[in-house]
Amino acid sequence: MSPRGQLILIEGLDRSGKSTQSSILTAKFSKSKLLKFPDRTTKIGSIINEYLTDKSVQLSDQSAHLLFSANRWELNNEIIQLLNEGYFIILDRYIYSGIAYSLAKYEFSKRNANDSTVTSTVDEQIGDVNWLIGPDLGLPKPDLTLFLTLDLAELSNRKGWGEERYELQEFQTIVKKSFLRILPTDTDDSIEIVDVNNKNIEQVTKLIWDIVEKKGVNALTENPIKKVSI
Ligand code: Z5A
Ligand code: MG
Repeated sequence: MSPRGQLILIEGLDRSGKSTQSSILTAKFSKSKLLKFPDRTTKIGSIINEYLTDKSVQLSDQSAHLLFSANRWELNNEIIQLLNEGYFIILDRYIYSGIAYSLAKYEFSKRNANDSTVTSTVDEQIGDVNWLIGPDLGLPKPDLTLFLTLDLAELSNRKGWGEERYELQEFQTIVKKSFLRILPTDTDDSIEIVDVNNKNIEQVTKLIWDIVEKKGVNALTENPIKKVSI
């Protein structure tokens, strides 16, 4: 089998610069494709889009979680095919967002359980990391994951923040904690935390490229495509 392209994931907090950096990174490769999750252009993605942009749309937390995962499975075959054709695929959010946001909903609901304005009930599955990872098991695992992190104060100053369902300062604090809890940085050397505080776009681009080169994910590889596993 000929060498394949590599799968690079840019994860991070809201407005941390994921989309900006994903586009820049995609342009560095001559044969590449950028995939953004949720992919709002698919059938399932259009339901997710309604859910995120229209607060009157009600879905149970379990259903929303499974839809985000199903949206990734919609692109599974395309990802594998492109990698085998030698494309470098850059993912703008993926499985870790799936787990971290659901987990954060659970923590948020628990904290606000006595607040009658919060309708969500505390569902035990949504607080169970093993349940949350379940639907994503078997998806292609990124060769490199970069998690962009910044202080909440800097995040809320960024353009466009506060328009969608999850963009509340208190919720984002919990999201950050959830990401840091679930990212297995101690045991998985394909995951790197990138601190983007007080760094302009060019400085973050350089940080990211230095890691990509150091990890050798800028060249084709003979390694088989890995799968998401526990
Ligand atoms: N979600 C989920 O619950 N479950 C899942 O499985 C998945 C997602 C996959 C939509 O995500 C929601 O879906 C998200 C998680 C949930 N919840 N929320 N909220 P999204 O990816 O569509 O949206 P987002 O992440 O909230 O926002 P974003 O617009 O995509 O942010 P970003 O891509 O990280 O940032 P950006 O667009 O590159 O930059 C934001 C602004 O900052 C922009 O004006 C830039 O010019 C500026 N910027 C970028 N870098 C810098 C630096 N270095 N300095 C200063 N300014 C900068
Ligand atoms: Mg984005």
